[in-house]
Amino acid sequence: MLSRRRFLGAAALQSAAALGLSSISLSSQASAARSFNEVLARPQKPLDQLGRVPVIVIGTGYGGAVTALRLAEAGVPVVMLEMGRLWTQPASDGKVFCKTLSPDGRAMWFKDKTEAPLKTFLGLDVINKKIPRYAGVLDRVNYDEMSVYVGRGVGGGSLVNGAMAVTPARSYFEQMMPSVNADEMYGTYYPRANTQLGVNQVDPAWFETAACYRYARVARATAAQSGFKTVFVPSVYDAKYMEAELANKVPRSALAQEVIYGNNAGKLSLDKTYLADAVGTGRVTIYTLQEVRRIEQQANGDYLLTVNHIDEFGTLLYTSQISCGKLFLGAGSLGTSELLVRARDTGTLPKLPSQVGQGWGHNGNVMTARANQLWNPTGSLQSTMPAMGINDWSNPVNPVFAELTPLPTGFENWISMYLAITRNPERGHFDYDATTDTARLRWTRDQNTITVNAAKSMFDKINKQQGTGYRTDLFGGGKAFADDFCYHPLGGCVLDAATDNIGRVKGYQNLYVTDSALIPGSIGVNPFVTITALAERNIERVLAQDFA
Ligand code: FAE
Repeated sequence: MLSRRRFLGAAALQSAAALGLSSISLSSQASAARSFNEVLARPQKPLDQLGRVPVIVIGTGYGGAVTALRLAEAGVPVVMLEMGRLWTQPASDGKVFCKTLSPDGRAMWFKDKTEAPLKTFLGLDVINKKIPRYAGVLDRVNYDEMSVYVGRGVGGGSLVNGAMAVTPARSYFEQMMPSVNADEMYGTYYPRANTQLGVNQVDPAWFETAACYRYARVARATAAQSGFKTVFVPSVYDAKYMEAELANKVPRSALAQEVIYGNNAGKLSLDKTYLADAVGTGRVTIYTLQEVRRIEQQANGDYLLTVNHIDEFGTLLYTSQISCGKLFLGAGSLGTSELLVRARDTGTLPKLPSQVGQGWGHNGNVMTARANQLWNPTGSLQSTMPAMGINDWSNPVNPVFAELTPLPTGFENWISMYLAITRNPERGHFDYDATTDTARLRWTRDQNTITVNAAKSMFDKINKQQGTGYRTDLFGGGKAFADDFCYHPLGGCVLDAATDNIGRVKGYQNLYVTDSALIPGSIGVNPFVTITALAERNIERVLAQDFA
């Protein structure tokens, strides 16, 4: 049931967008409100007039949202700074997010053309479309030999991701994060994260007959014929809403090809869960379209941030400075690593350790696709929310967890797509590039060899058994494996390397990392439940030890 606090926070997030505010917090009259429309967001002082605040959280993704909520519940006022925009207000077409097959500026973060994971279809350049430059919701950050997809906006990656909410195998968690007490994670923090995120699962009986999951049933059958086991994948997409979509009782979202450019319904993104609760406390203010560029420490130990405020078309409106006593970085693996690498290498935080910027990995991500036999159609209606994966993680040589992902073209294409997660021990790092004032990811294509070989071992076996082959017309350059992009950036400020055991950055006091940058490059499944659970664990300890 919707709590009063969540109701108030969600209403403030709605009304702030309707009022065109770039700051979001609850109005003082909100507690007396009886209807959604009465809960008006309160215009806040512009950032440059705030002066000093006790706590700033940079970024509104999973790590940032958990941190802000738990601080606010403990009575601490929080300012959140987010470079993207708020995504709660419909545009002139009545939709918050644009359609996947007819994208506009809302699709991508300041690009002239969409840069979707699929480059071509039948080798034809029909996927990507020209769009106006705008503060759109999906960014593809292109480094020399790896591109990384991230979400931009209030809710970070939760706005664009596939909603797969997977808790890793305990044995692999213990292997990757041995200094984190697994009893506590699996007994307390994973359950807390799952509850607060609204994790649920499709009804297995419904799944067996639902037209929109024919693609998954076909992929399951072909996997089983080669001896591979499949499992249901939990999700933060509301399974009951999807059932109603299929029954034509509600507007379609997962069944209308929506996902990477945002879902107009059905998905429990963070603005509907953690962030609504956080704003609903009345102690959290989110400032949007504010990009933190520089962090320095003042003589009294406070942190001084330099922040660029842009409009939705990218025009720099003004640059402001704001200081805080405690600073939490939740800008994601790329954003947090860049902010700290820049601070260390330009000398604004010179005592940051050499481990900052190290230990980056892509969670062994690789996509691939197979062409099925003509008697195995995958269905013209496909849910964008994966519900099942092939679990071969216990394979001692080539462990693979491969989600059965859709290719929702709207017509029969006989394609089985997969997002494979593999165990790849290779790591990259970030270097500061003074000419562009950015951090460059150093990762070479050959570091993907282990990943591609592991996925190949699984899908070669399936293809051989089925008498089928790979689709080489989708990822550009005739490639069967998309090894040039990833969805799961992890690391850069790894726990117990760049930080202590609860995310305090080494070399400084009152400076914390809360997000995917803490995870050492691989977690074996889709990462946001782990990012959330780890942030829950860390903030509980930080509150007890540093706010007492
Ligand atoms: P994140 O959610 O990226 O949030 C960081 C926020 O900080 C963003 O809103 C940024 O705009 C903002 N930011 C960055 N730099 C600055 C700055 N300098 N100043 C102000 N703001 C800044 O961080 N994971 C799953 O578990 N399941 C899935 O099904 C899944 N599918 C995915 C599909 C796609 C297309 C993508 C892109 C990702 C997917 N992921 C999935 C990954 C998941 O979304 C990601 O691991 C988390 O969002 C990372 O959470 P963080 O809190 O680290």
